Amino acid sequence: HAGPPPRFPPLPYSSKKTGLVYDSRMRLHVEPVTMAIRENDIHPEDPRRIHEIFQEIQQAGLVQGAEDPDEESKDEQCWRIHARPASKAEICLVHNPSHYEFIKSLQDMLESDLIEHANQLDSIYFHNSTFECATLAAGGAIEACRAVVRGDVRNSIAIIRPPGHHAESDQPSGFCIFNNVPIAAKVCQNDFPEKCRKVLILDWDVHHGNGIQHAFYDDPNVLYISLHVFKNGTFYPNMPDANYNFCGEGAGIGKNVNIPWADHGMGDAEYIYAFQEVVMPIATEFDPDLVIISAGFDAAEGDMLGGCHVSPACYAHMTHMLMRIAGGKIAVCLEGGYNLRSIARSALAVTRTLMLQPPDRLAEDLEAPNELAVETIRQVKRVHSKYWKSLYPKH
Ligand code: 6DK
Ligand code: ZN
Repeated sequence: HAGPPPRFPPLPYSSKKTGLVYDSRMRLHVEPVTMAIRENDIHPEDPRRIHEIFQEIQQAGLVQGAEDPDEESKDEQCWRIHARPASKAEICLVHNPSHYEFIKSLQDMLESDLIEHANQLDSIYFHNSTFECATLAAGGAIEACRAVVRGDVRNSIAIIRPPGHHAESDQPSGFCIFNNVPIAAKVCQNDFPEKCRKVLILDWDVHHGNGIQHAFYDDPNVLYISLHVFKNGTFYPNMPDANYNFCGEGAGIGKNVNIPWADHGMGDAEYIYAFQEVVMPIATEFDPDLVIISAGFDAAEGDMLGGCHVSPACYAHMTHMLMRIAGGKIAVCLEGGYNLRSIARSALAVTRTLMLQPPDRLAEDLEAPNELAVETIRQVKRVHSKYWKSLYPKH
């Protein structure tokens, strides 16, 4: 005799796992000591960032074979995805061959020349291992995304460095060498044209991802949405085109959505408001085949560069909302984030959400979004209601 029917139909992805990329070789890229006086002054883009995040997820018991590599994977653990170096052909989907060759040439450079080259550029450092780490970061992002598109895993997280979203086609900048997320998006579109035509890149790093915006500015198949602090060219990357009126061009018009906070200090109320009013309506209407999060955790509470107050629970809720589109196909790729405790707690909350654990509740006293944020959202809706039906003013 059959028992009662199940209360809910089974989830389509119930048996699949969350994939996780981490490779300690990405810790080798470090700032050469430039001045003897900089004793305790460690560069914020520090190799401990990825280790701290991995360790947090491992200590929560969520990593397969973390203690014993032969140990069988448990249902409630992530599936390890191996990082491999991205190829020249993959990297050159986004970058000029001359940029690739320059980064490769760092491998055999003298320290004095490494420092000299870095000084000529913007907020960047170089090391003999920079090429190895940067190709692994791009390859890690690629494999995290490919596993999701193929359906080998339900979703994935790539704990990678150096970050990518400021890197332009012909130059590194802002701690970034190769632009990991656009490379992964283009590789997936090339390798799986049927399964992966439209990609949403959602960038919640506190800085604008100028390199991502420029890589897809006229591309109708990649929607870039970025939330970032924008203070009239006085907050990195200091470019005017991070403003809300830069919407894409040509066939890509409307497919670039900037949500520029006019000041620091934004928190859960403002980010949830932006998601409800703009991000989720546009993302749902775009109906992507794959979502990639450019996941910097430098808008987190406690970050010394961002000055914002996003809680781990809020990162979990934003992830949860994005899991409702693209059939749940979502890959989370690390960008910035500099407070080691904040980034570890935030990344763990995101990972738990990817593994279908319910997000923690937001603070009971979630206040109304502040006036500056309401004004930013009003402007974004005004500009983008031309392109997105879901934003048309209701009559
Ligand atoms: N430089 C990023 O988080 C990178 O977006 C941010 C780059 C900021 C550069 C300006 C800056 C400092 C600050 C303190 C000490 C040294 C240099 F790309 C990402 F990593 F994601 O604040
Ligand atoms: Zn950042």
